[in-house]
Amino acid sequence: MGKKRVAQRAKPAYSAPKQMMAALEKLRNKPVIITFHSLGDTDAVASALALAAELGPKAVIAPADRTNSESRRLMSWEMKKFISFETARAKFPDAKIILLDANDPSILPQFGGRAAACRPFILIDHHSVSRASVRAKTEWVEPESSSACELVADLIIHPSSEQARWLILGILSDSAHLMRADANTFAALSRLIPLSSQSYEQLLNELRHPNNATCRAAVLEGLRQCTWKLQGERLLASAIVSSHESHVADALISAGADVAVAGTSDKKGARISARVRASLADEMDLPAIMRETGRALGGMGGGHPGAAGASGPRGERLEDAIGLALRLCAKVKV
Ligand SMILES: [Mn+2]
Repeated sequence: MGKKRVAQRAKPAYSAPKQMMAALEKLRNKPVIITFHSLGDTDAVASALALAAELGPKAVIAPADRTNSESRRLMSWEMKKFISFETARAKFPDAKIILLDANDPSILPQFGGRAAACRPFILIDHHSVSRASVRAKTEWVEPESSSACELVADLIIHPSSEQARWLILGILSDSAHLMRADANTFAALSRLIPLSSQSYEQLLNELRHPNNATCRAAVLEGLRQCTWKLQGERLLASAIVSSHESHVADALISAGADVAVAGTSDKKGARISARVRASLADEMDLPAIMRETGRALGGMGGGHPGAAGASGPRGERLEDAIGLALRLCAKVKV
């Protein structure tokens, strides 16, 4: 012990490519549409806000559709300036499009289909690309990175206190409060934290805000309704609930399930949320499993490797669709 000294500072695993810096520099004060994936999360919204502030007042943020509840709670005031993607395209037909935090076409309805009317000019993402991905002229894709915010932080030389706040929130949210983080993540935070007007503890507490009582009641109900089976070493859990199925699926994973599928149905149809434990997420194609589950509901599905969902009008098929999802998850050998 003690013989080996760390002689030099470890180099960062990656840093912003020069061509991306140059491409963004050219877009400064030009009309730009910044967009991100369906059901935009804190990372997507925060990275868009920080980048828009960097590019100037002609940069508009146009989400794919709704944003999620955490991002609305943390940044609802900033979201008042968001406009729909269709409106942005109609108002600024010549604006270059920047896509953040996604490249999977199943969660990018604004670039939907082969006959898509537009393509992004720039892509900045931390999800790996596949043959089906939505691609851009200039790309920076870093699958090892915790978040889109971590990458955008690297593209902003002098972040304001507001930009620092957004980027810290995005990094903390997408890294599951630093459970999925590396040296680059901590380097980005150590640079941003002194610039924010709030302390790290204050920002972390904003993220840890408990859900409302109705949501927590639905989670408790979900735990009561839960059924599970042990398959080898793998615990698969499911529940049918009256609402808040995504929170129920999260709670089932926190309670120890390796795979959790929670669903709800009403007059309009059925919705299913599926989660897998982080260490299983790479081995299982959960978005593909949810696409097939969505078809069983007469609708569609997709999402992220660890968190995905399906929905469709055939609410009466909810139980069968949950059974199908569990069978497809159980089939995957680990
Ligand atoms: Mn992200």
